[in-house]
Amino acid sequence: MLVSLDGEVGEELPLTTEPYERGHGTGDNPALPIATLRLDGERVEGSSLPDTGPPVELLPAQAPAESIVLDEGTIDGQLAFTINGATFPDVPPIMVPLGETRVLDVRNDAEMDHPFHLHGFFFQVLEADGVTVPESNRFNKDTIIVPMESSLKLVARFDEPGMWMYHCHILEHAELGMMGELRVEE
Ligand SMILES: [Cu+2]
Repeated sequence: MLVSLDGEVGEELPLTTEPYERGHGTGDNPALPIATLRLDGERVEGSSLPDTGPPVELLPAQAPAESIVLDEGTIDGQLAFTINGATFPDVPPIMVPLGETRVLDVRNDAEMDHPFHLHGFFFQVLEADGVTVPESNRFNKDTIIVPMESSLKLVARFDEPGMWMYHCHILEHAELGMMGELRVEE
């Protein structure tokens, strides 16, 4: 079950943001209203989630590695969120031959959490802060929070040609530079 709305017909349920400390005092923000849900009519039984997901094809843990360092700072007096010390579009593209697998060593040196998002491919988390993730906990993901001052080792197979983006999924951070290209070519 994803959401259960328990209440009487006519009852109003507020939907609010949930402040979360992702660095620099962001968790101090008050909860903000988003919408009010008004219960109207009879209860509808939706479908429930299965107990288990589809099987995950484990990607190899050994592959050439690419280093992606997330950080924050100032460039030309402006706040910047950087990848390997640069901001988009000056982040050198990661080049991957079509069909190859790469480990992405993502390190977050910033004092903020950054949700790493990859277009076009799923990745699996191999390690978190040097601790191996058990195979039973490996899932296909396209976004994962890289907590402040921590690192994740990800693996992905790049089997679609093209120019793909990876970026922080806090869009203000992507706008301020934390975005790069991954080129998959034959
Ligand atoms: Cu970010």
